[in-house]
Amino acid sequence: MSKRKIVIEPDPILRKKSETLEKVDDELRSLLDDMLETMYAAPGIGLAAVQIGILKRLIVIDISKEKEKKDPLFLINPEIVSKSKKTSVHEEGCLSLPGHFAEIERPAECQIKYIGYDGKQKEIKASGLLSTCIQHEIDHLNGILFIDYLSKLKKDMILKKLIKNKKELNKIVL
Ligand code: K1U
Ligand code: ZN
Repeated sequence: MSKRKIVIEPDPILRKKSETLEKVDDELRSLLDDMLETMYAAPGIGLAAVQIGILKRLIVIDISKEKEKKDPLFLINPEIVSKSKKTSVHEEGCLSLPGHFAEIERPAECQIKYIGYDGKQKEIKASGLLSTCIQHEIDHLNGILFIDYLSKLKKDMILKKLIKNKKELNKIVL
């Protein structure tokens, strides 16, 4: 397993649509393992492959609270089957938007189908933080970031700060 570099906004790759996978093999499982290591190290509770620069429909999630009791979820080609009419508001963060958080309203529950780490088709119904996290990660696969749900003013303020941070970081590296 190896830790990968996380892509930070603004970066055009984060706005691209990820591609469906055709097969589940050891190479793909190794990529999922790298994604999990990268997510735990960040630390975060979710990660989409595009966030490490790979345009494939892959997600890893672990919302377990205790470090000792890891409970990873691997989602290959996830698809939302249904969403509840009832909505809920959660504070969201994003490893590609470091230091920025916002309250986002989304469907409270969702049912998704996906292929698991073992290559088998699965279906789950999610609520609470898991539902929010799954929807946030599936948005990544479609080039959507949580700031897209904010007013233009709030979105532009965050983008301005991220651009400034990137410029300062480049100065240090150069
Ligand atoms: O997609 C990402 O960038 C990961 C993101 C997932 C997420 C968080 C909250 C709501 C929706 C989706 C994160 O993991 S941000 C970091 C974070 O939430 C966290 C970090 C350490 C401990 C607990 C949470
Ligand atoms: Zn994110």
